[in-house]
Amino acid sequence: MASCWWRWRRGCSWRPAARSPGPGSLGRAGLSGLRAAAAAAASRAQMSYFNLVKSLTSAFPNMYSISRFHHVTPAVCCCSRTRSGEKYTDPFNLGWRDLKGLYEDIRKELFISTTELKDMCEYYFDGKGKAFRPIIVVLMARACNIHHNNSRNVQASQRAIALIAEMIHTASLVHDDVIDDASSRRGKHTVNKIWGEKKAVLAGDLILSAASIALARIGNTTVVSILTQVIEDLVRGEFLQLGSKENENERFAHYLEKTFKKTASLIANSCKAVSVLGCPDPVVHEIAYQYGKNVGLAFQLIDDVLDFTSCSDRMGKPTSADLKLGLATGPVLFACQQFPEMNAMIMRRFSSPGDVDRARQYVLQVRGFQKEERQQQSDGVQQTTYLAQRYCREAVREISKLRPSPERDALIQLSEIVLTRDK
Ligand code: GRG
Repeated sequence: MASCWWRWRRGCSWRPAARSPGPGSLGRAGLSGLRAAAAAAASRAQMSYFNLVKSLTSAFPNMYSISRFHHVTPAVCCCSRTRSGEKYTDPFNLGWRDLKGLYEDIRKELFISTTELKDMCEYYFDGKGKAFRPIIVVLMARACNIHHNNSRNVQASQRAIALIAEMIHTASLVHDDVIDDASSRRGKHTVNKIWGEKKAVLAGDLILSAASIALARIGNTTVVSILTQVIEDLVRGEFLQLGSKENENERFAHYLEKTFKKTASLIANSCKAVSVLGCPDPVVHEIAYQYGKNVGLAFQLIDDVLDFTSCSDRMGKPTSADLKLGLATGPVLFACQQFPEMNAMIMRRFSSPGDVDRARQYVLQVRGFQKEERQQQSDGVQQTTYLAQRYCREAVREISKLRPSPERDALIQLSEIVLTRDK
């Protein structure tokens, strides 16, 4: 596991969306009530959309459009030094001390006697994932505990959040692979390819239900509501990904919202949950949330870059997958700023023959291409990386508000690893 980690190359206040009224209330309202409800929902949606864009860009005041994100000087890495003057801290070694037996413990949570379902549910708990979420969670737990009362222990409930975060993450991977009809993940066949889609959906459901039982067992309603918000966000994020926007700026805000919900919400809210369990101060809860949110956004932006720049052997899954799924991620959206002709391809979700290759060529330099065409490269990868760096810088700014500790330094270090990872 340690070697797996080190193969990584060194180198809003989000408000939950307003809940829609239950089906009964619409049924009783009649057509005018329906229109009023729709208008109210639209205004709420607009409001929450505004709040979201504001919160996702909070590190960069007055930036609401993609052009404001465009950076003109070369990107530099932001956070290569630890802050407390402690020895350079290895986040993995430090975090893993609290995670020994992680996968065995998750398997115990699954409580399944039926052989086939058991095999399916345990399939990804084999130590081949990066365990990025559990590592962040235990480091955050220790950093908050030390900040609060200099406690050197991780509570059992805080460690349970690390397991639950990995279980929610894994359930969402299983479902995601069904939706995308994916064939490989972590260098092996997906659950849906081995057992079929129907059984894969049920396996994902079962992992999620086991995570919910473990969460309920902690017995803290605040923590339950923090982590159930994640499940809503994951579903809404996946749903957002099915849609698209015509307007360039709306498209970028839509992309950031999807990125927050699909990836950053789990990290942000898991960090917040352990801070709530370890410390009563809401200021600390917000620091933990903001750190997780910003690192989570950066993590996904780099994931989107790696989909262009890494190879499938390294990633353990096919690359250019996003384009093939019709998705325009950061590198494409920035490239489109330089090459507006990409707009048509984005609008048709790269569905015409040759679109995927052409879009790839716009984003990346392709060797052996015609001389004049070689100029048709964008800085989409650099701009996306630079944006990830800014989110990481914001994460470091937040976590630096906690009292110095090796765990706090490891979280700073982790934000650099997020930027320089190659898988
Ligand atoms: C069942 C909770 C639930 C959700 C259904 C399908 C769906 C809604 C959401 C999909 C969310 C998803 C899979 C987002 C991708 C997040 C992401 C960056 C995955 C890759 O994470 P890594 O690199 O993977 O940490 P490893 O393999 O290392 O664990």
